[in-house]
Amino acid sequence: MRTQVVIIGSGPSGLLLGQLLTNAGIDNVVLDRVSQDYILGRIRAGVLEEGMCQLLDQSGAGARMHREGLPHDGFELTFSGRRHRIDLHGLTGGKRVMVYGQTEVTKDLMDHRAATGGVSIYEAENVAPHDFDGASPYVTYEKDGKTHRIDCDFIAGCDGYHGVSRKSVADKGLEEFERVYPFGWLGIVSEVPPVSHELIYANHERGFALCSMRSTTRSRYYVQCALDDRVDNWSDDAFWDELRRRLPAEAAEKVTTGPSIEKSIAPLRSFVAEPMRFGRLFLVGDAAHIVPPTGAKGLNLAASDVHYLFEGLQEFYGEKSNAAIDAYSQRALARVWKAERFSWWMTNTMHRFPETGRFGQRMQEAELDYLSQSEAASRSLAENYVGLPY
Ligand code: FAS
Ligand code: PHB
Repeated sequence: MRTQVVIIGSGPSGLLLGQLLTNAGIDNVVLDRVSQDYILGRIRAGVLEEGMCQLLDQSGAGARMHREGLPHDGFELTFSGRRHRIDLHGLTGGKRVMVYGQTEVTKDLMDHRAATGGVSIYEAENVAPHDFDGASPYVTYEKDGKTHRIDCDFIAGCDGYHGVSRKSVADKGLEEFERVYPFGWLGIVSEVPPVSHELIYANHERGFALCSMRSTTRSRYYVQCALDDRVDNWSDDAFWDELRRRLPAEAAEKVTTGPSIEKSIAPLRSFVAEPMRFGRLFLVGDAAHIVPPTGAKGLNLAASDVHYLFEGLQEFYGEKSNAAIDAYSQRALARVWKAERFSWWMTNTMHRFPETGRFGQRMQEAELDYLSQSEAASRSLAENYVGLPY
């Protein structure tokens, strides 16, 4: 088989890139090692920046997001028993975020790809990129007991943190930067109405908590937990009790509890791999960087990577110029590092670390108190949360 771009990974970055390329008449094939159902069974991000929403519209798969997504103009911070609303809309000259689950984004992109004739190969084993140092790269994979080869012009490594793409360049000058946090997030999904119409990020001496949602009838909650904690240590009742302990009383009283339909623990890390381009192979999304989900940036950084890479490939095939693909890594990393900083700052401000102690708790509360009273500080938080410009 031959195509112009092979995309390794059928998560949001692979599917979004694939659809933009298809719409531009650039031939591409998406490969994934698991099934579509497996991908759609993963519960992940919930907050989309306007840039992500615009790319979803540009791809042609944005209709259901506008029908079912929840536009949010602000969110609340709780600390020292207080609630403070960050007015995203007012502080950023009218910007907002969209609450719409990554699972739905992925489903919309999968459905649109199928409807527009995109070629996707699932349960492809041992996918491997080859000869991307030259002008004739190719990808091999195994399926139905046979080894297959796809010759191409470019390979987009959209295969996430555990994928093969970054591993394939480990000895080609890759530089990694990482911080692993000494705690995780225990998250649940429950078919109960959310405690508030907006998200609540809670700083508490017992640990961080987050009240989010997937719709007006389906809630997504998280509590910070120990790194070695286990899901089966937490009954639903134990989760609800701990969540309520970490919220101000008036919010805690309004929490509607119910059975969990999903319960999992996610580790938290900050991670960046540089550069994001190796000849004809590009690293995109989680394949190149990870952020702690505190700032809701992971999925949204994948979107800006896709935007930069799509611009580069469109220019290469349209104007026969390499300029934009040559600039991909530097442009993407400039935005990645600013989102890494914001996510690191928000994680340090909202979570209980082993070394936080009583003084550290007071420092966090003082920072949040300053934020609540300073328009300048709130505006800085707001412009990072809605997403810095591409
Ligand atoms: P993905 O990891 O989504 O997709 C990669 C795809 O590549 C997968 O389908 C995988 O099967 C495939 N793949 C991997 N190796 C392969 C190989 N060798 N061959 C072929 N295919 C291969 N972000 C937020 O903003 N908010 C959150 O709350 C949040 N929660 C998260 C919870 C968890 C547990 C995780 C892991 C991530 C979370 N994220 C969150 C971040 C997440 O949303 C990512 O940013 C987003 O999935 C990035 O999308 P992709 O880059 O497409 O990578
Ligand atoms: C979610 O709804 O899963 C979510 C929302 C905001 C975050 C992290 C996760 O910062």
